[in-house]
Amino acid sequence: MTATHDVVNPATEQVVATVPSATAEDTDAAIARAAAAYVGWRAVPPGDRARLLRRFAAAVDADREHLAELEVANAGHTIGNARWEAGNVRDVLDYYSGAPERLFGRQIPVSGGVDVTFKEPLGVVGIIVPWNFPMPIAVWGFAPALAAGNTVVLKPAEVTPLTALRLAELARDAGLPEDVFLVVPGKGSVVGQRLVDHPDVRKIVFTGSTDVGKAIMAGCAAQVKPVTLELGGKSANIVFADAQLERAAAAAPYAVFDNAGQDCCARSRILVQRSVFDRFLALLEPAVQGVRVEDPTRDTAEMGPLITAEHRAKVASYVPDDAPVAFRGTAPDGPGFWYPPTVLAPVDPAAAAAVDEIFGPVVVVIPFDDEAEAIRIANDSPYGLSGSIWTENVGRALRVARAVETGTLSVNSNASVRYWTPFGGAKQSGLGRELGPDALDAFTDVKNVFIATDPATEEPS
Ligand code: TAP
Repeated sequence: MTATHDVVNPATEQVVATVPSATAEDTDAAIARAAAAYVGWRAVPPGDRARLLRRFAAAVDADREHLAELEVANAGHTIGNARWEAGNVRDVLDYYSGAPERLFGRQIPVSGGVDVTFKEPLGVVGIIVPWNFPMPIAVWGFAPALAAGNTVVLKPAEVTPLTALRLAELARDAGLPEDVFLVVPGKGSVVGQRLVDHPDVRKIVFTGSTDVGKAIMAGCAAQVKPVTLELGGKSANIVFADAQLERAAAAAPYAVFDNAGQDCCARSRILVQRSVFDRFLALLEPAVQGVRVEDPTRDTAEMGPLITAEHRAKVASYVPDDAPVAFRGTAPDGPGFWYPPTVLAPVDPAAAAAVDEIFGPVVVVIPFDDEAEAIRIANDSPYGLSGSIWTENVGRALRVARAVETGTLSVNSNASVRYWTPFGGAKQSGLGRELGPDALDAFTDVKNVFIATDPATEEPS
């Protein structure tokens, strides 16, 4: 009998679907189909490949509300966020549909002939996605991979497969050739591991925890398989005394409690200059209490539940009875994996809550004395994904932005992701960059071809 997985709505604890769990043999079969489809897909003329991706984007656009509703039911995302996520899939497909006709090589001067480079696709790309942002994280991998002429086997997280399965249907409806984009739901230890181990998978894109990412990197090393890793984070939101404190405090809750804190870019450490520490906390308290934690199907919802009961228990373990809770927001009672926004302050930078990625709605607030100390605390982490700097001093903004060891930073803003700019982590937050113009390099190899035009003057090899 085929194994299955019950998909549970985290806001109601009701089963909303039952999905087959693929075996290693099923995964091998999908890889074989994607490898066979690669031969035809890479040969599709660039203009036609672009047109198919634009049609895929249009199919997603037409299905946006349905995709959003699926994500609310499967992942507990607020309907507002889920609509943005479905729109992000459309936008990223549209953006990379411009790529097939612009995958330029170079012509390099040589003697005795002509030297040109080609950006060649790699083959079958395996994409392994976590449960926190099932749609955006999938498309950041599959859109540039497909645009560059690769075929894709995508493994969604076992607990959140519904939107990925729907996207595969939309790709087929849009006319993408059979087996070019396959979604294989199942366990990471089975399907994900097979993608890593199978020699016909030529590249892995993994988003998830740093521990699993390290194991995947080691697995890829056995075959010198290229890998893009988007891993954990413990990002700092640095507030200097000269900042517009009202703006910084009003924005801070959404920079960490969005998606119930289940966000790799969550600014889960707020560092505040000591001279304005008390004033900042006084401004932060009403902002946190104003976060609307409620039924995620409501248009007014700003935060939904956590993904599972196990994850809620892990988050709660960082707030024991004697934790320095400064203040909290609210959360509904009754069914659902709810947890209120929680602010811990003051917190020793060495405390577990200040060091570990909690991946839930818990933020620590830490005082600092000067710029050097702020940079030291911000960098005192194995992670380096994102972060924010709040100051009215442009020189300081740039100095600190250059000194903080992360991949993606914002000044007087908490924005992390724009699909047309690069995104990714430093240190143990990742390897490689997604999105923006550079992502295509992660899905192509540079091939150099020399064509002799004058054998008499050809250079010796
Ligand atoms: P993980 O437990 O690492 O799982 C991520 C994915 O890897 C899931 O699909 C999982 O499958 C699969 N997997 C597990 N073991 C595997 C193995 N041995 N071989 C291949 N695949 C395997 O992470 P998570 O708990 O889902 O997600 C939370 C983490 O993701 C956080 O640390 C967060 O920071 C990180 N994250 C990072 C980013 C970026 S962009 N840096 C974005 C989002 C999330 P299952 O379905 O069986 O679990």
